[in-house]
Order: sequence, then structure tokens, then C-alpha cells
Amino acid sequence: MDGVAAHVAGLGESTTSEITPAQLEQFTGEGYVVIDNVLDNAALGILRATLDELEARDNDDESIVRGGGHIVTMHGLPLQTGPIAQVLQYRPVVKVLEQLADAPIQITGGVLLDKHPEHNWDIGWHPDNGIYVHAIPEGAPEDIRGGIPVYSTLEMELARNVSCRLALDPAGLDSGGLWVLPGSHLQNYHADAKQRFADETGVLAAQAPGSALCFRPLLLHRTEKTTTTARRRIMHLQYGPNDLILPGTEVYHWPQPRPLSPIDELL
Ligand SMILES: O=C(O)CCC(=O)C(=O)O
Repeated sequence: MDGVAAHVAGLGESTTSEITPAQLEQFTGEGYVVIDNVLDNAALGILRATLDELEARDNDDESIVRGGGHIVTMHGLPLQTGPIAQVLQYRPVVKVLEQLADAPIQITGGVLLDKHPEHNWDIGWHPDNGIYVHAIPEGAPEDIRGGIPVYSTLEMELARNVSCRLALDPAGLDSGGLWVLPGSHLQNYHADAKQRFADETGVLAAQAPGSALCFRPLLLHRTEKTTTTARRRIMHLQYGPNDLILPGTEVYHWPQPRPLSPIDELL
């Protein structure tokens, strides 16, 4: 970890773990909120350096997709070792998530997404109604992502879940940030959302590095390609209430404790 430790020099600025009443009201009513400075510069440095080290390795597993010299996506972040798994349990993050979920929480998944001119994408309006499961329930479509089964929920099972997109780079208008449709989290719109809301622009939930875009996964969101030359790395962390029930299956058995207990160090 020497390369990583070298990036820890210098204390970061102060971080935010307390949610204000206005932030909670926005999250409850609109289904999303951006909270700045959840990670300080030291934590950002550790995470970026760890990803650099992973990119330099040549022993990938099926959870990693590469392109343009980068890791473009990595599923199953909770299964990794070191900072990129520990951030899911990192106290500043867990504290924010527990306040928004208003319950003890468990990890339900984690994906790294690195958008760049050489591995660029856009996606129309959609909810995230899939969840990593122990086994896909009988009769549900086969869907394996990064080697892990995913069940696409049909009802409002994920209504109390909270996703948290930690920005390692700017994610805004030109850099492939996330657009959201406020208030759309109160239904599970499935695949018809793309056509149905095609005329809606929505609201850009722009993020600075270190911020967390926290949202209900059923909130409709979309994204555009980056038009910059820079990378846009997002750690998309997924959580649910500890008492989450799924029909005919269980949440994937991630190694972290349930309910999730916070840790104070990334290294
Ligand atoms: O990161 C992006 O550009 C979009 C990702 C997205 O829509 C999703 O994770 O569901």
C-alpha cells in the first residue's frame, strides 16, 4: 500500500456528516439530495491511488471491465479488499446513509463507473430496480452482473433503499453527471420510463469531488456523454434497510456485517 499511503499526506478539509432539515426534506420529497464534502481530500487521494494500483494490475476477475487503459466498470466493490471496499463502511458515509434511511442499514451493492471520452455513454430515463441477490427467484429473468445475480424488483420493494454516488472527479453538465426527475421515486416505473418521460429534461444533480449524491434507487435518472477530456469516476454504493424483504430470495450475502457497523479508517 505504499503508493496509496503516499497520497495521505496533508490533512483534508472538514467533512459533512450531519444532514440538515432542508436536505432531509429534499430527499424525502424529491427523492435525492447532493451532500458536499462527505469525503475529504485525504480520503479522495486514498481512493484514487487505490484505483490507480488496481488499474496497473493484470489479474482481473469477471467483475472488471476495462477500456482505454482504465477500469471502466467494477461490480461487487464490497468483495474487494482495502479502501475501495472499506469506503462502503466508512463512518462519514454510513452516518449520512443512516440518517437518510432512518434505520439501521445493510450494504446491497457497489459499482465503480469511470466515464471518459474513450469509454463514454449515455442512458435514458430509468430507475435502478435491480438488486444483487443470493439467487434469482424462480420465474424471474436470468441477469448476472460482474458474476453476481441481479433480481429486477416488480413492486416497491426498494422504496426504502438509498444509493450513494461518491464523486472522485467532477460530475456535472459537461462531464456526464446524473440528471434526475424529482418526485419520481414514489413509483416503480420499469423499462417504460425511457419513452414515457422522453420529453422531460429533469434536473442536473451536479457533483464536486468528495460529494455524495444520495437518492432513492427508484428515482428516475438519466445521463449524458462527457464532452470533456477528463475522467468521471463515481463509486455507486447501494444500501437498504437491514430488514429489507425480497420475494422468493435474499439480498446477496456481502461480507460486511448486518446491520452495518461503521469503521474509521480507509487504510
Ligand atoms: O454513471 C452514469 O453515467 C449513469 C449510471 C446509471 O444510470 C446507473 O447507475 O443506473
